[in-house]
Amino acid sequence: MKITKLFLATFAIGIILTSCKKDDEFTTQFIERDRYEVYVENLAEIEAFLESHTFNYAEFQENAPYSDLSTTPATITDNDSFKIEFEELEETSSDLSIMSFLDSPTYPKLETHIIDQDGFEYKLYVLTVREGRGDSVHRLDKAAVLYKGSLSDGTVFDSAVTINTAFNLTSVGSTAGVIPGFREGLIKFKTSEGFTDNVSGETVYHNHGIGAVFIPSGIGYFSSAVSEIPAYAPVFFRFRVITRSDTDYDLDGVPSHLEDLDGDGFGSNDDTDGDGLPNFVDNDDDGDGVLTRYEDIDGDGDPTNDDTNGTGTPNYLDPTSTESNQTN
Ligand SMILES: [Ca+2]
Ligand SMILES: [Ca+2]
Ligand SMILES: [Ca+2]
Ligand SMILES: [Ca+2]
Repeated sequence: MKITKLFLATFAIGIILTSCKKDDEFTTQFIERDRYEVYVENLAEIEAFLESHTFNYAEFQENAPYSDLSTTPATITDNDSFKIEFEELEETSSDLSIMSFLDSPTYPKLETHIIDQDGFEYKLYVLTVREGRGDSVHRLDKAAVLYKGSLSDGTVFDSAVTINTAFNLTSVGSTAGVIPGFREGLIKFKTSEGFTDNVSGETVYHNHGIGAVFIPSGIGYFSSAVSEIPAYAPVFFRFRVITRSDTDYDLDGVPSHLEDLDGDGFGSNDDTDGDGLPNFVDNDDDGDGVLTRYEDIDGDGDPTNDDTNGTGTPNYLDPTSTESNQTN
C-alpha cells in the first residue's frame, strides 16, 4: 500500500517567489504561467488522450453491473472488483476510444462538468463506469477511496489500494483537502452498499461508484512539481468510492454536510446569523450567544432535533430560543 501526501493539494504557492543571494548580487524570480494559457494546453492534452485511448469496458460489460444484495447469499458480480485500466488504441483496433462514450445514454458514460475556480471555468471530464448505490458524498465529507493517479504518458504517480485512510474533500482552515478536480469528480458518485469477506479473507465492497476524472492543472496541482508530476501537467485519477464519513469542523455536534442548509452541495453559502462565518465553521449558528452544542436541549448529542417553541426551526438556528443545557 502506498498513500502519499501528494494526493493533497499544496497551498503554499505564492504568485511570485523571490529569492535573493546573500550579497544581493542578483534576484531570481519565479513567475507562474498564465492560467488560461495553461488551461488551453491542458484541455488539448486531455482530449487527445481521450481520443487516443480506450479502457477495459468490455470486461465490465461481461458481468452484471451491480451485485444483488437482496438474495441469500448475495449474488455478487465480478464488477465489484473492477478497476479501470487505460490502453492506447492501436490504429487497427476496433475498440472504442474513451471519448466515444461522451454523453452516452447508458453507462459507461463520459460527461463534462464546468468547475468555477480562480475566476475561470474549467471543463472537467468525468468517466462513470458505475454510479454506485450507497450514500451520496458531500463536498464537506471525508471519503475513503481506492484510486490510482497517472499522467497522460501513463506514469502512475500515486495510488491507494486499501482504504485505511479517509480524505477530507475540502480544505478547511489548516486541514488540507484534496485537489478540487478530484473532489468535483468524486461527488458525482455514491459509496458502496456494504461488504463481504471472500473465501481468502479479503474484504470485497459491493455496488460502489467506479469512475475516472481527467483534471486540468488549474484545478489540480498547477505550478507545483511534486514527485513525478511535472508543473502544469493535467492529472488523471481512476477510483472506486468506498465509504463516506461525517466531519464536524466547528465541533458543534451538527455534521458539516447538514450545515449545508439549502442542500445545494456547498457549505460556504449558508450563514444563518450573517456573521460572515458559514454555519459549518460557526459554533454559534444563530448568533444568540448560546453555543450550538448547548442548544441540544434533550442532550442526545444532536442539536438538530430540539425545537422548544415548536416553530419548526431548531433552537440552534432560532435566535429567539436561548435555552442552554450548559452545566458548567
Ligand atoms: Ca449551501
Ligand atoms: Ca455550526
Ligand atoms: Ca437534541
Ligand atoms: Ca437559539
